Amino acid sequence: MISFTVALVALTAAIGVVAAPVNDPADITISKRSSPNSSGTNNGFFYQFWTDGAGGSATYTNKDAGEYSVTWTQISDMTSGKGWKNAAPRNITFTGTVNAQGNFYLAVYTWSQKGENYILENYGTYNPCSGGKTVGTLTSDGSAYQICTVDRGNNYIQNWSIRQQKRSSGTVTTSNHYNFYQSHGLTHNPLSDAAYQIVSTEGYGGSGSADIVVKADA
Ligand SMILES: *[C@@H]1O[C@H](CO)[C@@H](O)[C@H](O)[C@H]1NC(C)=O
Ligand SMILES: CC(=O)N[C@H]1CO[C@H](CO)[C@@H](O)[C@@H]1O
Ligand SMILES: CC(=O)N[C@H]1CO[C@H](CO)[C@@H](O)[C@@H]1O
Repeated sequence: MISFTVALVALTAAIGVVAAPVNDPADITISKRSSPNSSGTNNGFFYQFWTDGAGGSATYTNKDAGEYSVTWTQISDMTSGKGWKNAAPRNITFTGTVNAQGNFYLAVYTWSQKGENYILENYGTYNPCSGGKTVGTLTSDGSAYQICTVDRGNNYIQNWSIRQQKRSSGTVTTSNHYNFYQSHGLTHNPLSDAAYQIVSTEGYGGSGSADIVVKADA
């Protein structure tokens, strides 16, 4: 079992700044996740762990098969997760727990140079569609999802599906989302060039912990 830890608390203390949730969602840059601090293969799954290096501490641990755990304390921004290097229209089952103060995202996530996609299953205090453009509503896997796009600038667009019945365990029929995007004018298919597809835990501006087991039908 290998863990990765980043601790920036000492630096924060040295410059006399109280570790505070300084990170506004609008500050997230395009470079996010494009150069993960740690990524690779573990027990047949792709994994990814990244922080913006701007404060707080986080520890990510790869466990058996598709399981990982992560803890974060007064973090600026931290992303992590396990999944696959090749994105596909999988039915993805995740089982776990998230305990967090402040903001966090638990999502089926794809990243590409052209944009990122969150199928958001659970989240904290901030609904990212509140700063976005609503596309419509999809019903899938037992809940309505609010679909929106958020423009991060420089032609970098996020596509979001936000589950109304929040959960930390369940199955996501991802093709329902990808097909919905295609039929509602979101011209870019997340599967065409995604660098990876993971069940992502992201924390920012708060503290928390998560333990998630990922698997797929196909
Ligand atoms: C995924 O789920 C859908 C809907 O339940 C089902 O029709 C499809 O066969 C499943 N795909 C796989 C690969 O299991
Ligand atoms: C803790 C750490 O080194 N974080 C770095 C991870 O990579 C990003 C670039 O994507 C840097 O900005 C962080 O400082
Ligand atoms: C990740 C992703 O698919 N982003 C797309 C969201 O939708 C807009 C509008 O079609 C595209 O430009 C993005 O590339």
